[in-house]
Amino acid sequence: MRNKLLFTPKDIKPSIKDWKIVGVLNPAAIRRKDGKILLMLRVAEQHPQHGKSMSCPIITSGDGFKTEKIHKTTIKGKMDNVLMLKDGTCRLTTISHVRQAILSKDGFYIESIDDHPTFHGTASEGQYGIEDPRITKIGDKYVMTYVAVSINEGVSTALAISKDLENWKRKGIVFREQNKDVVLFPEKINGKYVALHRPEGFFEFSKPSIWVSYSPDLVYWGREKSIIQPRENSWESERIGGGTPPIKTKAGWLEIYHGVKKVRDRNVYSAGAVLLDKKNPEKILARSRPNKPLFFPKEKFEKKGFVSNTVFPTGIVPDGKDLLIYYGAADSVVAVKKLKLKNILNSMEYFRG
Ligand code: MAN
Repeated sequence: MRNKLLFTPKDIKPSIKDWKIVGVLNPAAIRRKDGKILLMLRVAEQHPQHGKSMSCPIITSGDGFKTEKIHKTTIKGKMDNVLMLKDGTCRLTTISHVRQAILSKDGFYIESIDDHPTFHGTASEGQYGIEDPRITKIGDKYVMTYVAVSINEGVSTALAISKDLENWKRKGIVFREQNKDVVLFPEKINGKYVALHRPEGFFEFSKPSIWVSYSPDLVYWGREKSIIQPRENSWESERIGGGTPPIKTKAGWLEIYHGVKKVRDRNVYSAGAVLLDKKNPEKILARSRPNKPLFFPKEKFEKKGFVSNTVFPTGIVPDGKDLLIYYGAADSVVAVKKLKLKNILNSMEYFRG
């Protein structure tokens, strides 16, 4: 396995002078026609903070923004970048957009990075920012899903389509709040587009799990079902969510996902693998063992950061017999791991019948 730290906040120019880059994380990854690898990095920024209130930017029409001042006396609690207010609503202390970077064909060297937001929230979509993009090539189209955060639509997932990875046509929200970790399969199965996603609700009979959903047109989704659940006493006991878009292998669809466990009340995010039947993605053929994630926070940059002890895979690019996995570490930096497909398949536990 080869592992490399690729991007840190220092590599990113703030989109507005004086703003602070808090993290560069959770990238989409796709190989371009010329063989180079394109990443869409999530960049989380903070407006300058002064005095007794927090300034939370909101995108307004055009490229503008205004700041909402949240007075400290109205804040009930804070978790990472989320402010819980006494009136029961919440705000984010950071705002995210997407920045494009180009890597060498082997996926380990940075060739360029945009010095301005490549894709960002608008007044009508993601006014509190856009997060965690994932890109899947379906036929001759590139399809990007991303979390769009806004005052009325909360934390929803939206979708955009491009033919050239430059001009994106926004299709609006496809999975309403609260729903994240949407990854699309690269081809239709039984005549339908297929997505994995992770809805959440207030009445939790069980812990947040990975669902499947089907669509005739990428916009309207249905026939939803929870197919992969967290497992007690494991690296994925608290919650799980889709990670990278599924990859087709001879053995089935390979999905690299994330799972969370609690250690002394603190979350630890690890990565695991699951293999789904080629014709029936609801059928689980194999999965990382409960005591053995595919990888977990080990390096210093994975253990310490804005959200410590986090590896969060979101991009995958086949490279011969290997897979390049791009992930956010500690919600602060972006890194890559090169793993042998054979080793991933051999590390899983296979189920009968
Ligand atoms: C979680 C984290 C944050 C993100 C918010 C809103 O708290 O994933 O990074 O900003 O959700 O999506």
